[in-house]
Amino acid sequence: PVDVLTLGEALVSLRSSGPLAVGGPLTMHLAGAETNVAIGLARLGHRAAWVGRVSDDELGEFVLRQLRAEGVGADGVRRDPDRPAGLMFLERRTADVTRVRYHRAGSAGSALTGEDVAGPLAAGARVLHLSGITPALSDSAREATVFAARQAAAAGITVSLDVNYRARLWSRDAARAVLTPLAGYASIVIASVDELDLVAESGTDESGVVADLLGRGVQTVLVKLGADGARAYTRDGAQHLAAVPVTAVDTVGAGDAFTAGYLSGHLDGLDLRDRLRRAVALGAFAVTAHGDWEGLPRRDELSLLTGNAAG
Ligand code: KDG
Repeated sequence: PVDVLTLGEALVSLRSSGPLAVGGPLTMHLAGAETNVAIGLARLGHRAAWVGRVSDDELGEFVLRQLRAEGVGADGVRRDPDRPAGLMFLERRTADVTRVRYHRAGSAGSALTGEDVAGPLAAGARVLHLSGITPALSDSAREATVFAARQAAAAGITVSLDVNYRARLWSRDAARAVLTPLAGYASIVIASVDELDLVAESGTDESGVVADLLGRGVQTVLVKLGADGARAYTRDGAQHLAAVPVTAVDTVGAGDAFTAGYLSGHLDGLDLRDRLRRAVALGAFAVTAHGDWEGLPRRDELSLLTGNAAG
């Protein structure tokens, strides 16, 4: 079995360095919250696998090639002969403003089914990582996500859920109706402050939502605060850790890096403080480099930005 299994949609991201409306060169990258997490873990030497559907063409081949190059297991991936690759345009509109536009409706990745994930899940994993993006993609992708969470929880696999609310995919109400029960299967819930109300049965402020989640069996709630670091809550109390001060050039993917760092610390048996340290360290690596995951560290680079071996 692998250390971490994750599932979702991998996107082909086309990045511009200026306004899209005037054209100009685009560069092609692999994107997708869950593949970002898997790559972050694989770079640190963990066995990470991703399952999803890719298009049966050169774009699907590009996704698989990138995953292979990064050492992410992709044996369970299915090539869908009937559906196109999901695309994402990432427009650098100004030096400080990037805009995202998806072309993913009806994509191969969105056609994920419970059947696609059953095999990889049965092979086992220490952690199943899910994001709140996958259940927004289609009915079958939502069913696959819930199925995976339920199966994993029943098999004693640690379930991790990053809320990752995407307003372009569904409304807050639609997201809440799916993500709140989904969080009930999770041991680890990761959210930014403005996503907390999407996973709570009761409680609207941070402490109320955290109490709700811990009361429903979640072990650790992580609240991402961007440049202000993160807070972690367990039954033993709360901890805050500041972010690593760095020069940010591209914040996309920082949350996924944070998650990868936290899960890496979890797999290594670090205490909560050191898990958070590794999480904010990976977040710092992500924002100091262009691309969602390209700048993430190998294990021997963990101390590069902080001088701290945990990250
Ligand atoms: O977290 C980064 C992701 O948002 C990006 O890679 C694309 O997965 C993606 C999405 O659906 O927004």
